[in-house]
Amino acid sequence: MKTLLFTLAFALTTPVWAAKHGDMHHGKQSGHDGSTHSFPAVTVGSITLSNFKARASIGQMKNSAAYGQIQIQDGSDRLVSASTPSARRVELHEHINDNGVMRMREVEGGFPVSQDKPLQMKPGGYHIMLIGLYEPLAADTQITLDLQFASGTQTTIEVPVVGMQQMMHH
Ligand SMILES: [Cu+2]
Repeated sequence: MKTLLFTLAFALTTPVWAAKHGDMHHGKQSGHDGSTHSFPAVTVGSITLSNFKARASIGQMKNSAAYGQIQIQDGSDRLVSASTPSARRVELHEHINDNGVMRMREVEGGFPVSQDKPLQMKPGGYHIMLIGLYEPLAADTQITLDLQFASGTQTTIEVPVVGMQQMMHH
């Protein structure tokens, strides 16, 4: 019964979202040069975040993921947690090949980053899993993402949402 109510609520809000998304899509077509969904590199202390993006959600799916690169100038650190006002829960995931079946699982202790080994989060690998989206993630919008490192470094960034196709081309 709970599921039914949830679906119903979604159906009621969909036309509003669809109309809004339509407008944005139209606006984007006039000047599509990639600049609207680029992420300016952010440096916090010795940590640099670059090329962050979140994948637009598909249909009624309540989950999506965010990706990006993190470099550290000296020493090492760990990305230990993340959160966003756009989703109920955020987990740090990796993809594993389990006897030929690709699965996702939470990485305990978070993602390591060191001077020698930048952290690469990308489709099919490490990713920031957005679970229980409050609204569909539409391309050409942004989400706020809060990142917490083991060292105590914390930063809040605006991550562009990109469609599946732009995801592939970057
Ligand atoms: Cu995942």
